Amino acid sequence: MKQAEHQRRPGRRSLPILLILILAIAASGCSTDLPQNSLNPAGPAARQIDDLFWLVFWIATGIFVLVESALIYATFRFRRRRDDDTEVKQVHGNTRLEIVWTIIPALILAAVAVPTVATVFDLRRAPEPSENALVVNVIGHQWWWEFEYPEYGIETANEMTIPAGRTVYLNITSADVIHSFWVPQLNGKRDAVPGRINHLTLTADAPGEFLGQCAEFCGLAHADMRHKVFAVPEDEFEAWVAAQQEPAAVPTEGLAAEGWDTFQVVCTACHNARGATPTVSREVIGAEGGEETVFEVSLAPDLTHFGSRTTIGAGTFTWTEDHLAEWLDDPSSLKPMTPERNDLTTGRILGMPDFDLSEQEIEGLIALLEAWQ
Ligand code: HEC
Ligand SMILES: [Cu+2]
Repeated sequence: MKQAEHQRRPGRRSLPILLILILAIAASGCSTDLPQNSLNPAGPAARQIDDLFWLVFWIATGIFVLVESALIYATFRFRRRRDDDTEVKQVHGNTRLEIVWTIIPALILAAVAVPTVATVFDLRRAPEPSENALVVNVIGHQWWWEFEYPEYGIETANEMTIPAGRTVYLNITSADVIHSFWVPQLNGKRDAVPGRINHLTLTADAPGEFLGQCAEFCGLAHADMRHKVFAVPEDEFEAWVAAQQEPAAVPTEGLAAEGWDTFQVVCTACHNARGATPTVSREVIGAEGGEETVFEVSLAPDLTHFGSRTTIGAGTFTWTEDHLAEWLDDPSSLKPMTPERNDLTTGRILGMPDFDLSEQEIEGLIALLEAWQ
């Protein structure tokens, strides 16, 4: 007995500490300057969602306060008093009351449904031709994002550059399993479903950098399937497009030239460097309203201008020579992938293999990739 008491005591004392810890963790969710905070909208679509959230939140708060106040009032007002043994009035059902508390919630739900449905339809609206929307094809892969700009014949991976203030219309599909494209500050989520095309519009109010993440569990590296959206002024966007349209330059001397030799032997089975390597791709068909669209998708991220990007491994690591060296030395040690399941005959690639590259080869490849601005 004595022992049991002894054991219980520390447990009781740590309860307040546990409560404070839970509260602290919960309160950390209230921070407003986090990069993936959907309550910090940076574009009209995200703002519409945010407005709807607050409307429903305040209605729910009002109901919460009313119901809890009534409950607390009744608990105290009608509590059993000491030495009062009289039996309270027994009530079994009250038709009028029951009708009232069925109709009132039904009316509240109907009222909430009006702005909700309106927002859902509004967010699904395709842009008018007058909006001069930029079209980007978004293809989800295990575990990275491909971004094609059909208007300009360019392609990037994991980092999407858009003109600030202009509507961007996304055609979203998948090359393998279901993913979900989500940039919380710009819009809600949209599933990337193999065989289908879904749409989403993004408009950034002002230039800025916005973080996104795959929002549908898609296998081993799901948590490391991120992306960035860079919204830049229109003239900067034009300059970016022009730079991206340049083919990858083939170096003729120095370390980069050594890297180029390795690249042609080891890397071109999966990666494209437009203008410098033979294109490898496969067809993915997306259907929409009975109509089929064929997407020529890449097997691995396009590296044509990889030197101008800021991240490695689908937004997981910042672009530094050290990270790139680690990536080339043993990609799966940085980001868990399953390259042993790659199938080059079908083009289903599930990660970058370890090629046992020498230090010299890695240095050459880094120089090459750095030169591909
Ligand atoms: C068997 C196919 C395959 C080969 C061959 C291959 N890679 Fe990759 N590589 C991939 C895949 C798949 C990814 C995307 C991994 C992810 O982020 O999920 C990738 C990602 C990368 C990235 C990061 C790209 C980004 O946008 O984050 C770099 C850099 C890269 N590879 C360089 C190379 C180099 C250099 C070689 C040659 C030594 C090479 N790869 C050979 C499949 C391949
Ligand atoms: Cu995914």
